[in-house]
Amino acid sequence: MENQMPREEGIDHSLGLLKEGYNFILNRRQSLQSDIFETRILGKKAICMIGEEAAQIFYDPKKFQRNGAAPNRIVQTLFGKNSVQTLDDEEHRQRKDMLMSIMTKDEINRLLDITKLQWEQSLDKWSQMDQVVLYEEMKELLCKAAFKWVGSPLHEDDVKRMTRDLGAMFETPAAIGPAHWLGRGFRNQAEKTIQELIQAAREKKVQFPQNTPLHQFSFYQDKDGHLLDIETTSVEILNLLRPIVAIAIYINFTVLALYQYPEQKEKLKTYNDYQKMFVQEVRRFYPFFPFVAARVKQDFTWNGYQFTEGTLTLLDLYGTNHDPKLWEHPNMFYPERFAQWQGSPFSFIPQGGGDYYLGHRCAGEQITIDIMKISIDYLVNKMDYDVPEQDLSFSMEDIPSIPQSKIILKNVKRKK
Ligand code: HEM
Ligand code: MYR
Repeated sequence: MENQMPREEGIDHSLGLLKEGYNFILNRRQSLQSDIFETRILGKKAICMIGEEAAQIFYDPKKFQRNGAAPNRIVQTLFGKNSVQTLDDEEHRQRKDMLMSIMTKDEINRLLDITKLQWEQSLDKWSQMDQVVLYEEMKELLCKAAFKWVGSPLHEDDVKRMTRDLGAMFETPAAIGPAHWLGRGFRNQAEKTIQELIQAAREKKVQFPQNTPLHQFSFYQDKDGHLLDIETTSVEILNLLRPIVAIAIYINFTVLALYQYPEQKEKLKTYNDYQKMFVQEVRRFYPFFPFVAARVKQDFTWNGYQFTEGTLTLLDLYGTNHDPKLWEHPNMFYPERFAQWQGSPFSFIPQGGGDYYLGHRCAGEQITIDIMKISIDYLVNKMDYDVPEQDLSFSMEDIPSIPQSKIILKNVKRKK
């Protein structure tokens, strides 16, 4: 039995997607009264879906592929050409193995120690400043930590430029006009910088420490013993550097949550296992990565709906994390809800769903959680600060969404 999928009329809704941002899919779910519907994006038929069951089929590699799915503007800014995000099957598995090979306990701990050290230095610096624009400062802090971790600590003169380049890669994918084009330029520049490092390593002009991602990726061999080309290797190093800087957005939302729900601060000080639930709730509640895109790999029918080979399909991550079928009072900030959460890989998907090795789930989810925890420890237990009057609102239309004021802090002091 085939059913007609609920459909939005009109020739094209790509502009609506850029304008309505995080609410594009949710708005249509509301008006069409369906968790799955058809619309038109980039001049062609596209499917949008929300929810746990939808996520389960979206992450079935027999049903969906990534090759040819990401719009060019995303590849030119966020992902990079030929990146792991655009691969399928064996090619994806091999590339993902390379990325996951450095996500060991030791390497993650090394990054966390580096990040703590950066926090210490930043706290000293901020204590001397009249006011701190947290978003900008966090990006710099994380950029320095990320470069140290991959094996090539930044010279002080390069910090601002690299922070700008890496920031632009996640700030401009959905921007319209010059901001987007600047973002493309900044990616090209950053790729060149990283390519030079890889080239120098391969020519033995520099030696990065054995365990670091720069060394590991520069000399990583596929199953036929071939090295990855320098361009693609630099894209994958940037797939580590860029998202570490992007954690600044979650840390901004963390500070916002601490400010708007002051009782949370006390709970974080008092209860041992509260930190994990709080981090999960920040990642569930606030908008960040809006949706992921794939194409139907081969024709199939699901719940009576026909999926035709090649159709662009978007899975709403934000919408799934706010699905009332999965989350009671989804628009309430309530970390305790995670005490009951069963841990399904498809219901809570701020960084994608499914399996880390076999699918496209975020390679850096653990790193993100751990860096957020370290940062919460600093924000709650190691420092005092004031939040002066400012515009703390954030827009559901901007992708990514960042509080308007970028969070201004005053009187930053170490706790005695
Ligand atoms: C993939 C979100 C941090 C590395 C993804 C995906 C999402 C995501 C939604 C796509 C999942 C899919 O395609 O199905 C985030 C968010 C982060 C974050 C919101 C917070 C800042 C990180 C970090 C790293 C990282 C810290 C590495 C250090 C990657 C990589 C992929 C990925 C390599 C591609 C995986 C693949 O295609 O197989 N991330 N991520 N991410 N992320 Fe993250
Ligand atoms: C990362 O840098 O990988 C982590 C965070 C990036 C968030 C970027 C938000 C813009 C995404 C645009 C939509 C992509 C859909 C295919």
